[in-house]
Amino acid sequence: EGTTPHFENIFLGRCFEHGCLSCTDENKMADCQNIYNAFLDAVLSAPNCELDDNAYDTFISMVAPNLPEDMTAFWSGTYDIAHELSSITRDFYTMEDSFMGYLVDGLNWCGNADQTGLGFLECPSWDYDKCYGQATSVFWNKASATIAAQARGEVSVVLNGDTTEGAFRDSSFFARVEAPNLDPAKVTKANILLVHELGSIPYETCDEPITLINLWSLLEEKGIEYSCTDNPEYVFTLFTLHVR
Ligand code: NFD
Repeated sequence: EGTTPHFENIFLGRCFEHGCLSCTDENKMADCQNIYNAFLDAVLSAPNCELDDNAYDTFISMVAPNLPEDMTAFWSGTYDIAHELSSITRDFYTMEDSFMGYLVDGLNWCGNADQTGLGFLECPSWDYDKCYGQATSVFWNKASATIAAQARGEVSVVLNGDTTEGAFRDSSFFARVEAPNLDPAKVTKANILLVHELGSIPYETCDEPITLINLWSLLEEKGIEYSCTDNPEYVFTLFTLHVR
């Protein structure tokens, strides 16, 4: 898979739209081209697979989220349900609801062979062993650290209780980057929503945790309280709506 066709147009269109439907800063509108240039500079700052961990720092400083207290949510293995919950209940915001994540969510990108522009044919795999400094994974690593570090108050965590990889999979962005970057001075509690498909055989539950134990000990070490709820009532309602 190469860079998403029309990447620049999609990025700019999302910037104009999200940037000013919800912006408090009027300058964001005029800034879209500058924001795109900062993003492209990061992608082209080094050959594919050699991007520095900090490559996107200038871009991220221009779009970094500052979500309201108690409103930051994380998800892992639950992309669809987490975003439906966030848009229907408006109880929290995910990375992809934030301007920083919205701009590039679902897109793919990398530089071309001589780093003169985006490469539309094929991007290197994001397997860390084969290509550590891959343009998309370097971005999501830094974006994940950034959104985690700004969270304050109670956070929501939407995890998948059915996958045999475990709700708290070691290699996930949530386990590797977000949970470790929660700031105990700002985050008081993590409310874990463990989602199960209707009629599924759960892999783990709040009462019979497997990988969740590792998340709980990390939170305990940090002195962050937590709760764990299997298929909360309102998630169940959402599934019912789906089935209808
Ligand atoms: P997942 P997660 N490089 O469901 N986030 O915990 C790249 F570039 O297993 C959001 O890992 O949950 N992408 C997004 C990868 C991406 C890689 C990353 C990789 N090495 C992180 N491995 C996003 N919006 O796309 C897997 N992926 C893709 C943040 C995979 O195709 C969110 O704030 C899947 O679509 C959220 O709390 C996606 O990463 C947490 O990290 C997530 O895989 C979700 O990452």
